[in-house]
Amino acid sequence: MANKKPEWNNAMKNEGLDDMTLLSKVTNDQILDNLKKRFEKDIIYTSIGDVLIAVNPFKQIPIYTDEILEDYVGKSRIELPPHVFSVAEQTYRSMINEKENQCVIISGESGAGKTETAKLIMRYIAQVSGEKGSTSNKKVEHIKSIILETNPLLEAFGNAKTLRNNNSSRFGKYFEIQFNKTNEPEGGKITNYLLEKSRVTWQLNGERNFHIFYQFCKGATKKEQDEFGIYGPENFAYLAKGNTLDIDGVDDVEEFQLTRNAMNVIGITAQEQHNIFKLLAAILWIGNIEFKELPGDKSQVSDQSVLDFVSQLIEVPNNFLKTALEFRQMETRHGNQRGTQYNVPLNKTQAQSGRDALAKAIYDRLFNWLVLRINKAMENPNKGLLIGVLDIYGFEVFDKNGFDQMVINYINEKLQQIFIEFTLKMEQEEYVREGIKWEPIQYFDNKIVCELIEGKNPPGIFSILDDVCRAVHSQSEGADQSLIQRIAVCKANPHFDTRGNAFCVKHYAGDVTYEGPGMIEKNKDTLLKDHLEILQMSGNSFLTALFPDEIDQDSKKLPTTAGFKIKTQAAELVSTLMKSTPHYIRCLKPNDVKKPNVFEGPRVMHQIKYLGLLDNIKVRRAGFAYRTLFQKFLERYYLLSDKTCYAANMIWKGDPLSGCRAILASQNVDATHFQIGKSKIFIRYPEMLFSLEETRERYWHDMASRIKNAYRNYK
Ligand code: AD9
Ligand code: MG
Repeated sequence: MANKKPEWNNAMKNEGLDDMTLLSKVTNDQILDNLKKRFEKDIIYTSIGDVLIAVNPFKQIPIYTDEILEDYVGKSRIELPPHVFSVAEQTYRSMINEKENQCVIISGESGAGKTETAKLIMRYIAQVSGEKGSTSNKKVEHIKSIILETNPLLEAFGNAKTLRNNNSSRFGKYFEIQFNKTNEPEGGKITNYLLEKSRVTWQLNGERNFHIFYQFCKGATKKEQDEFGIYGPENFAYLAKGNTLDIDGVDDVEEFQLTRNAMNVIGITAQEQHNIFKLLAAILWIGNIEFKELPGDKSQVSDQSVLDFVSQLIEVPNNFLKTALEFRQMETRHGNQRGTQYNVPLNKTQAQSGRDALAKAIYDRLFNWLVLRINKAMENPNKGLLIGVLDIYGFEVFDKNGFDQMVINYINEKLQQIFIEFTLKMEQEEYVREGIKWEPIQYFDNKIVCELIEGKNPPGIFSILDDVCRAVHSQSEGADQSLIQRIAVCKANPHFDTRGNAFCVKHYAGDVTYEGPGMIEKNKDTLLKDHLEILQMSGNSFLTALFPDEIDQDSKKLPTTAGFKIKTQAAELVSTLMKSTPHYIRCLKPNDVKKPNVFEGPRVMHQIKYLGLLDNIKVRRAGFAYRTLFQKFLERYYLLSDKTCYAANMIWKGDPLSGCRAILASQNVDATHFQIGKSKIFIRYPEMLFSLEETRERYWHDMASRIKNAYRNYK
């Protein structure tokens, strides 16, 4: 074990407790007090066993240097102060040692620091992976640089300034890194979760659209300005809804250079980049199309020159575009026979909402294309071990919340479920199954909230939304009314209530009131047939490829709803995570003003409570740090006892449990430090494991002489 004690290590150790399982009294107040003491000394990391708690400092602290990173390489969790690098190290090492897929689950509310944490994990893995001293091959180096560059690229297109966070992720992502036989990154895959596309056309006061639009408008070259008609963001209606064009401390022009650089590293060609920018410009110009009201509840595009410019950008004849924006195509039907088509004029509100739907659809497809394109760049046919890092949008509540907030908060409920499942429930169930002596601990299980949202029987919120979508036209007023009436059945669940046109869900992290109006339309998420037709007639093959959809002539068939899609994705995510060994980082937000050195006690206390940190500590204190099957324990530590290792190729052939007992006896392990279950051995303190590891390491080194001795004794 290295004895090196870097200075920063001592500085980080001097305040509060590193591991809160050691608190003298386990209360919420003590947890708060410990975190506060540490925060005041810029010690932002604390652990609860192997769960890392990170408090967002909202300032740069010099704890991420290459030197500090190197210090964590090869160290066990308790050797150095808690740090995100330590979690990264444990994740990477356990993938190598256990030969199992790993995942890092980062949770916390909006602005708590999840995305920054995810980036540090990626950086650590990219920096330390591979065999020491070996020069990695070009492919590995290339994959590593792509892994690092996906962050600036996806953040440009998928993040935005919100009231909660100046760089808020408006999509969720699960990033899997694939490793080769020498444990170097060889490929990767990103799974993305529902992008908040409504932001393309509308933002709350004080918020912005996705960063890329401001970067593009401020940083476009002269050539791009002329070709795409791109000037300052103040010229575009879609960028000004929130009355905010800049972010303090962020230089959009500089950021644009980073975005372009990321595209180049990932291998997005000049032609592809040109296509992307052309579509971004098209979206902005679509937003500048305005309508004037005409008598008879009709509308008309007010400025032909704007329309002409859009049609030039999307390469669709202007008369077709005009018709698609001002009318909806209908069709007479005679029984099952299709009849004649005719155009019904749209009023101004309908035309505006159609225009916005077009812009949102293009952006959403473009974003998905980017993810696919990055995945293509990281594609790897070999099936190696994986480390996945989950960074999603955090729990959020605004004055007005809609479908997007419900999706975001639902995913957070699911993550809390996994946390409970892994750290509280499965742990306790395993003790029961294995017949381990155990004092059960009560905790709040948020399963009831998940069922309220995703349940089939009784129907949950998503099911009811789907039913209403099926029954009524999404843009009719009746749709919203019908939703409010139908959803009242959820009142049977104690976590639900209705409030006029809205309904309230008591989430694990707090109560949120969701507005009913607009939900049905967002859930239905259909692209108008007319829009699909004009996009498919575009002369721009990049654009047409984004819309390969078959035009559904049978309007009775309900296309997949947004709610159904996210429910399916969430289930897949849960199943992937459950198949890997999890590592947890729980991020806390110290204040709502996004300022350094401000620790708002009640805000942090609220998070401590809903994250269930107290239960986490209790289970941990009463529990066992490590458990493994008898056979696995034997395979790893057989060297430690003469009984289990009596010749180089003659290891223990008896029953695994007796072998384990022999190993433990040879090490004089205190009988209170472990328990033997039905199939597994449970080790209470990690220290015991580390000492076994150390001895094993030593034995490997002088194995030759040891085997010789053992063999002599045996004879
Ligand atoms: V959201 O759910 O995507 O809205 P996140 O991802 O939890 O949220 P993020 O990582 O974006 O939050 O952090 C918010 C801001 O806090 C960052 O932009 C940084 O300015 C700041 N931050 C977060 N973590 C750190 C850190 N370890 N050191 C310094 C940090 N600043
Ligand atoms: Mg984020």
